[in-house]
Amino acid sequence: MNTTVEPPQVSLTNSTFAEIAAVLRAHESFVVLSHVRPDGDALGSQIAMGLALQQLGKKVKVWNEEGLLEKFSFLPGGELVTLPPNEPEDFDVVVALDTATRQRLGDNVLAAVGEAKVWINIDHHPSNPRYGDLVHIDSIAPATGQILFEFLQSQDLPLDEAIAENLFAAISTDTGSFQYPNTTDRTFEIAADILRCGIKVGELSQRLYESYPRRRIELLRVLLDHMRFDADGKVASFSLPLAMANELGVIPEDNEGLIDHLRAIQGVIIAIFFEELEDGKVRVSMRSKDERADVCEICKSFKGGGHKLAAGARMTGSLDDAVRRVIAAAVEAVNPL
Ligand SMILES: [Mn+2]
Repeated sequence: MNTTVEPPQVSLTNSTFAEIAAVLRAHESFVVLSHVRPDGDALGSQIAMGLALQQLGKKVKVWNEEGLLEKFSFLPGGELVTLPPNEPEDFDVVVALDTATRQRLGDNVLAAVGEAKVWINIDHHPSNPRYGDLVHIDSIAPATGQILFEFLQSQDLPLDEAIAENLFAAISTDTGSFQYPNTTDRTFEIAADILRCGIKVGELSQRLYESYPRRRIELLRVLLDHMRFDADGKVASFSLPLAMANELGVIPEDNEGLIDHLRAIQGVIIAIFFEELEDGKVRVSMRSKDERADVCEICKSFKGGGHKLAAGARMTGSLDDAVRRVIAAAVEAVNPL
């Protein structure tokens, strides 16, 4: 037994897996949603849920504001993921996965969801305000994919190799390949169960981690060239101006995870990546290696959120302004450490 793990902060108002399963079985039409700028946990969870509902004989749509990212297009069932339509559609049930706020489902997605009888919200972000009718937030789970595995398994819902592969992608990517501190004994047990479903971990990991387009590394080269350190090297950051992204021909999914190169530096406590977006906003991603430097708190002060060790925000104003304000907050957070 691991006695250092805190008891789950699953509040009493969480819907049980049995209650959620009953709602899934009792309805016919579903739309499965997740957050903008989807990561492996978002898309893997969406596809796994979509496949499970399909195997139950349900009518299922799986929408994402960005559709299926090129780098996750190998996931079995990936073709389920589409862009939202222009006209709103009605559903019995909306299932929102891995999405800390309703707004993060995306403007086009939200506009495309018409009437719905029930909203289900399954997530692991502690900052989730518990939107929806049936809510299950487990902030101890390192990935929404882990919650979904326990949900599907415990409720005798479909869980075949294709679903398992998507859940492995979700858990593996959100735990940094089982490295981050939220990775528990339970995570490894679930990973073992997933492997027993028949997935080939070597092949899958190669597609997840050793199949990057070359332009991603060309981007990394430029970013490292402009790397900046503050607070005696405890804060490391780099920025991607829109003009640079256009010049390099990179697409948004290329920069996912590049921040890990900053986090991996000895002495760095907070890593920050600033990305200038087309809409004039600045996307800020933050990582911390020390819970006392809570980047979720910092991001909340800029109307963002996330986890203590991984959080983000979207800021209005210029890139220079965002860099100045966020770095100042990060320096303040690491100075006492
Ligand atoms: Mn997640």
